[in-house]
Amino acid sequence: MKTALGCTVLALIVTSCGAPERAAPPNMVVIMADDMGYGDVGAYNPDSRVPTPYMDRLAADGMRFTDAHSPSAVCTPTRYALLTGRYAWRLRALERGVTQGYSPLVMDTTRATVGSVLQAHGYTTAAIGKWHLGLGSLERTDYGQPLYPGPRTVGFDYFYGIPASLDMPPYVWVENESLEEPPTSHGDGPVGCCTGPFWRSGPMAPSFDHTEVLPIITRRAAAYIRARGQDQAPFFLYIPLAAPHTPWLPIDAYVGISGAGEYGDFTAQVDATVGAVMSALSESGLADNTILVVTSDNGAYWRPEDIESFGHRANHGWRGMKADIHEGGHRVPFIVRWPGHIAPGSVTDQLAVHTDLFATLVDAAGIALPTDAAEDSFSHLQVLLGNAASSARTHAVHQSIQGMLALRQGHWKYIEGKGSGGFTRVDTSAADPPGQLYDLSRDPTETNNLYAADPDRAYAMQSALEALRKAGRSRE
Ligand SMILES: [Ca+2]
Repeated sequence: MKTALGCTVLALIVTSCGAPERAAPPNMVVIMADDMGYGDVGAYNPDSRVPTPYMDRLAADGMRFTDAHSPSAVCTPTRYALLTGRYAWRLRALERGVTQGYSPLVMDTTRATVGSVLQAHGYTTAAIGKWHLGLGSLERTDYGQPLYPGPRTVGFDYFYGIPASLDMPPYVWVENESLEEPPTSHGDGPVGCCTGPFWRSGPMAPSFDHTEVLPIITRRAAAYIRARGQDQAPFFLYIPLAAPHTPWLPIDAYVGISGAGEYGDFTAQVDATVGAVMSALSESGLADNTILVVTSDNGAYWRPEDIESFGHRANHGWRGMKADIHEGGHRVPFIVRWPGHIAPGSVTDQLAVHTDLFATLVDAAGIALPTDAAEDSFSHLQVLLGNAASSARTHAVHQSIQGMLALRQGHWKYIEGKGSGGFTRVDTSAADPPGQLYDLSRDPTETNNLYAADPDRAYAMQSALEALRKAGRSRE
């Protein structure tokens, strides 16, 4: 009797009596902040002057990576690498620099992305936020024409957001291939450069309001999640924020909330966006079956004088800042929550790169990684599940804005050049060694260059970097 009753009652969740059906594929939400530093988040830096209660809560509920890196120290190449599972420097167009608001799509539309693979296996996919990978195929994007190819060509069913950084014209909202309102006005950005409320003057939609961008992205992302609560298909939602990148424009409710000026206030507002996404998931009953990732696309734009002014280390103790080849450029917060699967409050020192999201997420969905895609992607699923202390990733390549590369192997880091390769000015001379070699286990702040003292290791790592560069490099 009991067996018969059990089979009847459980008919909805078993394929046949005694054979449990595979668990429903998890939903996936990836929030990628723009220029948020390792030391901004309280869970990473108890001395942070920015209140981040939601990200701290997320870390307490999930796993925090202490050695995770953006593939590049700036926006566009990191976005390319995250979506394709492939280092951006393999693509000639992304060997250095970033795209602009009028750049064409830099992605090969035939290449698999994490979105397209999930789509092919029944996922509904969306990107809501800052795209910054170019739009259209013309040398200069024509915003009077449908914006094709674009996000929906490379793995997303739906896109809503802004074309590039919030300090780059044109200032418009894009939904799929259409503009919400054309940029028929001209916006005059504040005088001065590079910090505070800075944005570049240029074409702007008449109703565009820079301050409203983060709230709008937040509301749209939360609404998307709530709508999915009524849907049976699993979903992948990519939320690349435009904050706390410049312009640092917190809404009134956050002005003065931090001890790190308008940057800190804006970062606190980013934390609230994370909180809004968490609320949308829990209120929709989706939190338990959703992998939620929060990270940043590169280190903070935070100079020594900013550290001095506020007593706040946005990049923690790591050397340098956004754009640099040193750790401050690319070592970023990386938190993953998956209730019932990831042990609460866990911490890992597994080396990780955003390219790894591709392999990790499809692995979590039970999908085999395509053999002709994501060549720089390693799955960390077993680390997340607590089944393994480490994954197959034992090395990583870092990229600065100027195209300088570095190789990480274990606790050794080799940089194939002098200086920062980025925004931090470093005085170098012809007498300096041609490269840099650091032992991060003893010298985490990269102050003692061992290149001259250990030339054999430097040479071996240069050779290994060269081999990695050649492997998987195409002519794109
Ligand atoms: Ca960025």
